[in-house]
Order: sequence, then C-alpha cells, then structure tokens
Amino acid sequence: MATTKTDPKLALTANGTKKSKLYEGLTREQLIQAYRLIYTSRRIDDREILLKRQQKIYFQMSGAGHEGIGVAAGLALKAGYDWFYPYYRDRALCLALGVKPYDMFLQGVGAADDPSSGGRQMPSHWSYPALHIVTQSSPTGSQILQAVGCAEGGRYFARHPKAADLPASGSADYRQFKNVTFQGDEVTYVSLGDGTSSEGEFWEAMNAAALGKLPVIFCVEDNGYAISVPVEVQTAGGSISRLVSGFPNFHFEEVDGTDPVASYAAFSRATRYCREGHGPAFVHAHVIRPYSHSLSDDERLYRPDAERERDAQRDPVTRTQMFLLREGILDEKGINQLEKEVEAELQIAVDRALEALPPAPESIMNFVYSPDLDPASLAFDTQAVVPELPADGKKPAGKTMADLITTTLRDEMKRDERIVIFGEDVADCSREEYLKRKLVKGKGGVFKLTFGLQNEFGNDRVFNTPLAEAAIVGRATGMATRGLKPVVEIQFFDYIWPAMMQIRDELSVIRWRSNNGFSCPVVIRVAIGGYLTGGAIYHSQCGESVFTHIPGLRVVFPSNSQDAAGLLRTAIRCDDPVLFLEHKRLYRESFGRAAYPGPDYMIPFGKAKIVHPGTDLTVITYGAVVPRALQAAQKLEREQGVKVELIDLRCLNPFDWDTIAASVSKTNRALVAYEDTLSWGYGAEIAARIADQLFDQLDAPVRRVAAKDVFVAYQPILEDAILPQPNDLFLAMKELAEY
Ligand SMILES: Cc1ncc(C[n+]2csc(CCOP(=O)(O)OP(=O)(O)O)c2C)c(N)n1
Ligand SMILES: [Mg+2]
Repeated sequence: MATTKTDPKLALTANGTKKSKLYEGLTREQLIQAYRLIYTSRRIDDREILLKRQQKIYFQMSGAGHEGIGVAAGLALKAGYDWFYPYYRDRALCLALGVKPYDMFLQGVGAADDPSSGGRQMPSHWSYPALHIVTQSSPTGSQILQAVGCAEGGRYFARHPKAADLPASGSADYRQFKNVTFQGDEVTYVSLGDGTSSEGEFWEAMNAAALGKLPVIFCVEDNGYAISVPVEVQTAGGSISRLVSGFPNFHFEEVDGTDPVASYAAFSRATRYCREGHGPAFVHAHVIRPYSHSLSDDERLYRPDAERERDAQRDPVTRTQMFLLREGILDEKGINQLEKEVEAELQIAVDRALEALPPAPESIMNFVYSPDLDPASLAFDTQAVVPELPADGKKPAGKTMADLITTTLRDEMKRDERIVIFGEDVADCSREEYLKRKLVKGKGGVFKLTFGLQNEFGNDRVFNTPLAEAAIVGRATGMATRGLKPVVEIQFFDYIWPAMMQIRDELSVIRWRSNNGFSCPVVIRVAIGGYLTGGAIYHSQCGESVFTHIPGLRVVFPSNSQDAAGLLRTAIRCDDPVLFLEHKRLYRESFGRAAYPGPDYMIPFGKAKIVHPGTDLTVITYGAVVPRALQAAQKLEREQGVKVELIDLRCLNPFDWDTIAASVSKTNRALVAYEDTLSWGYGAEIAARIADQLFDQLDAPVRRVAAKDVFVAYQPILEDAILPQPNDLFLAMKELAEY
C-alpha cells in the first residue's frame, strides 16, 4: 500500500458551522484536552529537569518535541483495551492514556509507591497494568518483538476463548495467577526512535507482524537523531518509510508528528486498518528534539544553533497553542487559565512526590520469582505412576529421554490450551495441505521431539517461525505477558545468543522491574552439549553458567528420561521463566531410560538426586557427565573399594545445597564435574560455596573436572581430548580419595 501523507488541513463537517466543526474527527473540547496534555507533558519535563539539577531525582529523559504524536495516539487508541509498548519519549501518550503526573514524579524520586516499578527503574520507563501499558526497559528496541507476541496472544485468545478459563483449583498451575483479558479487535501499539530502527529486532518484528497480518501499530518517532548520530548515518537513504515500504500487508502513514491534528488523522486510519484485521500499520512521525538527548548530553556539541532554531519553529507546544488561537477555540485568556491550572496541578504533584517514602532495602529480593507459586515446593512433588507388568511378566523397554519429553509436551498440551509451541522446524509441516493429503509424514523438530504435535493440536498451537532466535524469545515473552504458556525451542544452544538480549534484559527481569505488575513464565527448550563425534564448535557448546548468572531465570538440566519428564512438567506448570536444557547426546541414550511416569508426574526444582550412594567422596555433577561419572565411580569402587557418593543436581537454579552439604559433611571430600569449559564455569560457584561454608568439614581441596578452556573440535580425537571423559573423572576421583 502506498504511504499516506496527511495534509494537515481541517476537515469540516457537512454543515460547517463553527460549533460542529471537526478537525480530522477531533472536537474542539478534544483539542483543548490535547493541548492540556501536551502542555502538561512538557511542563513535567521541565519540572523534572529542575528537580534533577536540585538532586531531588536521579535521572531525566524528556518527551519534549514528541508530544503531538503521543497525544494523537492516545486519543485514537483505548487504554485498558488496546495494548501499549511505548518508549521513553512517550510521556504525552501515557498522560493521554490516563497516567497521572504524580505517578511520573513518584518514579523520578524512586518512591516505594511508584506504580511502574516501586523505585527499581529510571523515570520514563512506563508500566501500568490496568491501562495495558506494559513494563518498558532501557535497551532500545527490545520492546518491539514483545509487542508482536502480545498481539499474537490477543488473537490466540480470541480464537480459543476457552483457553482463558481457569484450571480446577487445587493443582499447582501458573494459570491461577494470570488475569487474562482480550478483545476481538484490540490493537497493540509499539513505538521507537529513528535510531532504534537500526536494531535487528525491529526488522524481525516487522517481518513477523507482516507474516501474521497482526494488528500492531509500529510508530517510529523520528527526531532525526539517536543521541548525536543523525538519521542519514543511521538509516540508508535517510528515510525509514522508504526502507520499510516493501513489507506486505502493512498500512503506511508518514506524518508531521508535531501536528496533533494531522497525527490523529494518521493514527485513526492506522487504527481502523488494524482493528478491521487487515494487518499491521506503520506510522512514521517526524518530530523534533528541542532538548538534548538526556541531561547527560549537550547537543550543542554536535548541532549548530541554526538547526536547533529551525526545529523550534515546529515545537508542538507553541504550534498547538497557535492553532487553538487561530481557530478561535481558546483565546489568550483561556490559554493562560489552562496553563495556570496545569502549573498548580504539577506543583501539588511534585510536593506530594517529594514527601513519598523510598522503598525498604529489605524488599530488594521481592518478585525476582513468582511470589505465588514456588516450583521448589511440595506442590510439585508427585509420585511416578508405576506401570503394570504385562501378562508375560517381561519388563517393557524403557522410554528414551526424547520419547518422554514428547509425551510430556503432548500430555500438557491436552491439559492446557494456553500452551503454544514454536521455533525453527518444530512443526510437522508448514504446508498443512501436504499433511492433510497425507503426502508427507511431517518433521517435528530437527531432533523430532515435537513430531506429531502439529498434526494433533493444529497450526495455531504448533508452528514454525522465521529463523530468528530473538524473535522466538521476544514473541514468547509478549504472549506470556498476556497469559499464554509458550514452550519454545532454540534448535541448538550454540544459536541462543541472538536471543540473549531478550533473555537477559527482558524475560528474566520483567516481573522484578515491574514490581510484580507483569510476568512472563515462558519455557525455552534448548538442545545442548557435546560428546557427539562430529558436532564441532557450533553444535556442541555448553555454557549454562551464563544463564544461571541471571536472576529471575530457572535453569534445569536433566540427565535421564524420567527426570526430564518430571522437570519439564514442573517447568510448564510453574509461574517463572525456565531455560530447559536437553542434552542431545542423552536424547536416545540407553542410559537412564524409564517407563512413562504418568500425566501428572512432577519433580520440584532444586532437588538433587543421589545416583550412587557412598561414604568416601562426593561427586557433584549433572547432564551428560552423570553417566560418565557413574562409570568412573563404579570402576573406582570395583578396583579400590572407594565408595563415591554421586549427586545429579538435575536443576541448576535453584540448586540443592542441602544435599551437597549433607553429603560433603559425611564424605569430607568434594569433586565438582561438568561438561562446560573449566574456568568461570558452573562448578566454580559450587566449589566456592563448599570452600566457604564447609571448610571445617573438608579433608582435601575441592577439585573440579571439566572441559579444557577451548571450543569443542570436530575431529573425535580432539573432541575426546577437550571434553571430560570417564577416565579423567576416574583419575580425579582416585587422586582426591587418596589425598
Ligand atoms: C541496545 C541499546 N544500545 C544503546 C543504548 C544507549 N542509547 C539510549 S537511547 C539511544 C539513542 C536512541 O535514539 P532513537 O532511537 O533515535 O531515539 P530518540 O532518543 O532519538 O528518541 C542510545 C544509543 C541503549 N539504551 N540500548
Ligand atoms: Mg531519534
């Protein structure tokens, strides 16, 4: 569709009298309200700048120059009905949606009562659940993919309304703590600056929105600069509108965002297009930045006066004021009166905010995880169903880890219609007609763990995504914010890094930074690990400690099929984001096969398993090192009579300190073994804790066995030399036992 450029001329009603005159659909009262909001927004910025200079607040980001487009968006969309992923210049939008100036000042002073974050986030990081303004972070652009997921979530609930039902009470289930609302024609708004449109996630989001024809309005507030970098250095050709014009299914608008009337017209058209279900819209709003980027920036260092003066001619405050005067909507007295009212309101708000109490230091750990559902609790401790022996009395063959992961996913999808599975290649066949006509059997994942699920549960619930890991996690985060339970797959751990920003700065921190206003309990399943003979550098990495280092993220790493089933079910039903690490080498290993433990089998997080009891030496490990360490321990017992107590942690965050402490207190010797590179690995933390807290119990130094500090090589001889082998474990155990 061609770009629509709004002519900011007035639209007159048919009879054209002064009273009924409409301005692109806005009444005179609405225009006065628009000016009030624009003026309020600017004056809050000015007050904050003053407060910052007086050291009464600690940071300031202004929305100056962006007020016209913000107010227009707020008037065209509906708070508490549509959904909003604004960015830091959207003060006027937030005011138009119903946020009070007092709430903004509370964030500035970092008050306990700051409704956005309880003093955890900088000012202008909006979060107001009742208005559907979703918690915002500081990385430029990480909100965009979540907005896409949010729109997908809304559409999913509209198509599957029963999914919003609450589960029967009594069972441990994240659904009890999520208030799902949805409208059939809701729209999701997301905004960003011109510089931010350079981020890859922006393009991933545009692609996903176009592919899904999703009702998302992308609003680029183009003030011509990203801190000091001008748009022509940022955007090839200097126009983001031109670059995105080829995206299908979009409605495009390019507008002077300092003109609230023209902006309202553009937003109204964009909103209508989205509400009617035609697809996403793109609003490119040309705005100005009359103040420097932030108080830490001085734009005179890179912008000459003439340029700044040119911008000032388009200032939305004076511009709207002149418009009201010209149109006879308000006279000078009316303007003065309005401004006086605003000043008085802000004075009261500032005075109150400066009196507000700061948060208590004891509250810092609140809401790192769900306060409602503890996955380490007994609620997640259920018994495995013991299978009946068949008539011939022969024990049936055990199920592999791959089998039981698939079965658990299937069981849970039957039980909970909020579960959606997506990722690269996870569907049976994207071209559904091939499946229907039985021309193909279907793929279901490169390791086939999701095989048959699309066939059984349909395309809405199991689908392939573009090859874009940030998009997989970002969309999942947006969906989970709405109440869905995305169980997504990252095909190989080695390729999780594009999603790192979403995992580290969004998924794991959303509950904490919004002071429990929002949560997003996503499950990310990841195939991890080596011992593959041929996996090489990019199909064999571990690196779990990078993720256990992230507060807010549960990390699970099972070593056998029954544990995988029990822990995956806990991951799915719990209320926290979970990284579920599946060792590729263990998927179909004969080690650790087990019977189907039933559709309600769960293992609480943070409970280790003693794989081999012993009295002489404790070995703490997990994942694919478990069978290797067991082999070594059995050999040591056979050959030397040394009894090793082998602990499989199963869950890395939280981890079972009590079991480690009890065992080391008994054996007085500890070896920590893991597949990842030795230095700064997961075992370093365990070793440090043992040294710190069990020093008096130790008869020997705490030792570690792990991979060499290098990447995993292709040639099996090299791979063997790099990864810890049973013999390395045997020698380390022997040496430590003899110490
Ligand atoms: C991912 C990321 N990189 C860098 C920054 C530091 N930073 C904050 S704002 C900004 C410029 C943003 O420019 P633009 O998107 O045009 O928005 P504007 O501030 O001009 O409205 C930068 C580089 C950041 N917050 N996040
Ligand atoms: Mg900019």
